[in-house]
Amino acid sequence: MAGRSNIVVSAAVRDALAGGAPVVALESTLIAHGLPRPRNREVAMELEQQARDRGVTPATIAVIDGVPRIGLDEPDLRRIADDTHVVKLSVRDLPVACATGWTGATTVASTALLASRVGIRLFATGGLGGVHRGAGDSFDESADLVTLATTPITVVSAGVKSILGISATLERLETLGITVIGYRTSTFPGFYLPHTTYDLDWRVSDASQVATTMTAADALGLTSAIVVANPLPSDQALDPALHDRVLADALAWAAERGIRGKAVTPFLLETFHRETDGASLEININAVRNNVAVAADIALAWAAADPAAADRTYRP
Ligand code: PSU
Ligand code: MN
Repeated sequence: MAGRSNIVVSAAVRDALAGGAPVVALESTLIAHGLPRPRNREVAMELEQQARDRGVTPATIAVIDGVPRIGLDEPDLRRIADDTHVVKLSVRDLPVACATGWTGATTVASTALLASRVGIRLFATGGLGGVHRGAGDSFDESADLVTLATTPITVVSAGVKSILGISATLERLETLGITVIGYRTSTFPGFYLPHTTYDLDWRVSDASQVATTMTAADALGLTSAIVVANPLPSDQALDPALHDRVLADALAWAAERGIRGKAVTPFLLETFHRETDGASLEININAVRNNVAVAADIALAWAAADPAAADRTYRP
C-alpha cells in the first residue's frame, strides 16, 4: 500500500493479530443504523462479549473523529450506538470522513476493507447488502458486493434480507467471483427466513472446512471474499405471511417517500421492526449472534490450522 496507513488498531486486536490468535471483525452500521436505540448498545456489547467468551478477540470497526479504528473502547462503542450524528460510511465515504474528522459507522463494505487492511480474515455481520428490488431501473446495488469482490475476507452472514432481490444478488455474487458456501445448508438463507428457493453449489458441515477453503483460496492467490451463508434455526423464522405483507408495504412507502441511496436499507429495516412489533428485530439480533458464533469457530479453526497466518498477513 502506498503512503502511511491512518488506521488505528486497538492494543487487544494488535496483540491478537501479532500472536496469530483468532480475531473476528464486527461492523458498526448494523449498530448505528440497523437496530433501534438503546437496544443497539446492549447488542454491540453482547456481540463482543460473545466472541471473547469463545476465546476470540472482537474487532468492532468504525471511524471516530476521522480516525478509522479497528477495535473500539467502550466510550467509542457507546458513541456509535447512542450518538444520532453518526453517519453511515461505505468505502467511498471513508476518505471524506477521515479528511473532515467525521464520526461514522462502517458498512459491510467498509468494515471488510478496513479489517482486511490490517490482516483480519474473519468478519461476522447480519445480512449482506445486495441488489435491491427494482434495481433494473434504480441501479441500487450495495457497494458491499463490489468491495467483497476484491477483499480477501470471510464474511459470515444469514444470507441477504428478502427486502432485496435474492436471485439478482446471487447472480452478482457469481459474476463478481465471490465464493459462496452454505453452512450446514444447501439453500441460500433469506435472513428473516432460514431458507429460500435458491440452491447453493457448495455446503460445509463445520468450521474447519471453511478454514481449509480459506487456505485453498490463498494458495490460489485469490483476493476475493468468501461468503459463508448461515441460516437461522427454522423455529426462529418470521411468519411468512406477516413477512410478505410488511415487505409489500415497506417497499411501497419507500417509493412514495422517494427514499434513495444509502437511506434505503435503514428505512426498510426500521419499517420491518416497527410493523412486525419487534419480531423482525429479535430475529435480526439472533441472526447476528448466530453469525458471530460461527465466525468465531472459523477464526479458531483458522488460527489453529495456520500458525503462520500472523506473519503472512499482519502489517502494523
Ligand atoms: N444487514 C443488517 N443490518 C444492517 C445492514 C445489513 O441486518 O444494518 C447494513 C450493513 O452495514 C450493510 C448495509 O453493509 O446495511 C448495506 O447498505 P446498502 O444497501 O446501502 O449498501
Ligand atoms: Mn444502495
